[in-house]
Amino acid sequence: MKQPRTASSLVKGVLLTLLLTAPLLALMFLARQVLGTPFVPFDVFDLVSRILPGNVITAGIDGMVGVLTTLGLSVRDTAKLAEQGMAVGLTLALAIIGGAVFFLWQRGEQTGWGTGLIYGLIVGVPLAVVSATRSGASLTDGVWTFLALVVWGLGLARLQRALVRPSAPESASAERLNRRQFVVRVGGAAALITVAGAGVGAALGRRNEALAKAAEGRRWSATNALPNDDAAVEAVDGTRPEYTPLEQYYRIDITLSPPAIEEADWRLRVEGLVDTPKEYTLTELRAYEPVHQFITMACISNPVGGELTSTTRWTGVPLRRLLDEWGLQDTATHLRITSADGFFEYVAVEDIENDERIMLAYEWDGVPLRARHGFPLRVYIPDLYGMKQPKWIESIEAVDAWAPGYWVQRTWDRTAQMRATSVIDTVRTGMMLGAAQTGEEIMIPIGGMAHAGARGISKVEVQVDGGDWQEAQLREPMSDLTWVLWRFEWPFEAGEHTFTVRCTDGNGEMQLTDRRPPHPSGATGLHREQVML
Ligand SMILES: Nc1nc2c(c(=O)[nH]1)N[C@H]1C(S)=C(S)[C@@H](COP(=O)(O)O)O[C@H]1N2
Ligand SMILES: [Mo]
Repeated sequence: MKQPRTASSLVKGVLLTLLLTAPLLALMFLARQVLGTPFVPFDVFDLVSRILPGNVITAGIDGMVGVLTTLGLSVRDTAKLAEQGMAVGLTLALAIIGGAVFFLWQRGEQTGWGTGLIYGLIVGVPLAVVSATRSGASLTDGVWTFLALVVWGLGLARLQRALVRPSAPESASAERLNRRQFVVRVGGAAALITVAGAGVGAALGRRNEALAKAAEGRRWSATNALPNDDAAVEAVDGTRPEYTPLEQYYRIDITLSPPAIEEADWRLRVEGLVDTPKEYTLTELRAYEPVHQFITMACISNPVGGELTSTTRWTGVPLRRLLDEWGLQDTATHLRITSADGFFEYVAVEDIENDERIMLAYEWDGVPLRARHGFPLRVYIPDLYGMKQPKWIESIEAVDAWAPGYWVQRTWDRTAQMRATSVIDTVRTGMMLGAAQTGEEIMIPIGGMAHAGARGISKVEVQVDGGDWQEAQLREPMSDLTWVLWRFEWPFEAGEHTFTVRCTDGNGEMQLTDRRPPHPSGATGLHREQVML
């Protein structure tokens, strides 16, 4: 009669492990929101995503983007949340396996506290190491995670003991009733703690966000007009905001929560092949004559027509100006820029010397960089995708050779030059309502964006239903580094229509029209909108 017993230990193991792990995770999440303590699921997920091979990670990201898009969700708004959900799901799955192993191991016998403690140690020590060794973590982080796992082990032992009672003098049915009551009570408490912990934690997160925004001060755009404010061509209603509100700015990075950096503790270290190694505080960097640049950034993972691209006004200091202070040695050919989250990339010294636009930036839209966007310092390198441009910079090391950066090591393009791309944001079909009966010709405005890194846009063309390509009007951009908004007036004809857009960059090169996915060098292909009119 071993079989049923094993099976029932397994079922109990799974159920009780969930009842224990879910509230424990909720409380840890709450503690994270209040105290900034580590949250095991995020630590484990970040570690896994760092050590998995590049193609596995890329397939994972593609899969997630695919699922979100299929569900009709905004990738820009939900990608991080989805990853965090996956982290919690992964942890619950691992915990269930751990619990099942425990209950199988201890089946039949009543488990003592000592066994629970030992189990907690076995699982807790490696996880504590993971928590303590992530970048920016301290020993206390490891201790916290360790304690949580000890509580988990003891909890398993307690639950196991409650279920495996020695044959009691009471009748079998009374005992079964007691057990049922126990499960119901524990289950109720677990559900309550989980919902309350996760709910309060999430609310605190929103409150922290609001406080951070309030402390941020007044944004440049709140009191200033955009440089192209009086441009002759106006954007069609329904086109994306030309200047992205910071809340809507896309976000892509390798960890589930941004490194928390205190300005007082932070220094930019300059080392390697320099005569004068340096350390800059943020105040010292701010003391240089600031430069402001309007810039459109994009992620190399952005599909054609995707949301992973945004525009704002950057403030900082040209890297070239700092270079002179370091006494760069003749052998130094590249700078290795390293970030607080373990991310890194290389920039050629020659490029910095030839391009004043390469900057170390500390402000977006006139306020300090937000934590998630790289506080306190990030770099800007024109014409390259975001994967080349570290946020949360901590050190710059002058070196004598190029080497592959974080995403290049993980199979992405070495140069990552931005592709030319154009997108239809809106076909103003609402325009024809009402006017339709009068018989006069109705013009339907169609609008969108085109961008080609730092190369500018010289032409945008629209094609309707496979007809001739017709030139759209270009709105003067905010700068040479931003996207260009365009508009096209199309004489309305009832029926189903397909609109296609293409652009030509400032060097006269047309965007690539063959459909290629983002990996490894950035998506190509034409954006289309199909509309029933
Ligand atoms: N330190 C660090 N810098 C980073 C990244 C990162 O993961 N870590 N991601 C890069 C990528 S892939 C992109 S697209 C941009 C995104 O910047 P944003 O999140 O501010 O939009 O940051 C880049 N810089
Ligand atoms: Mo990216």
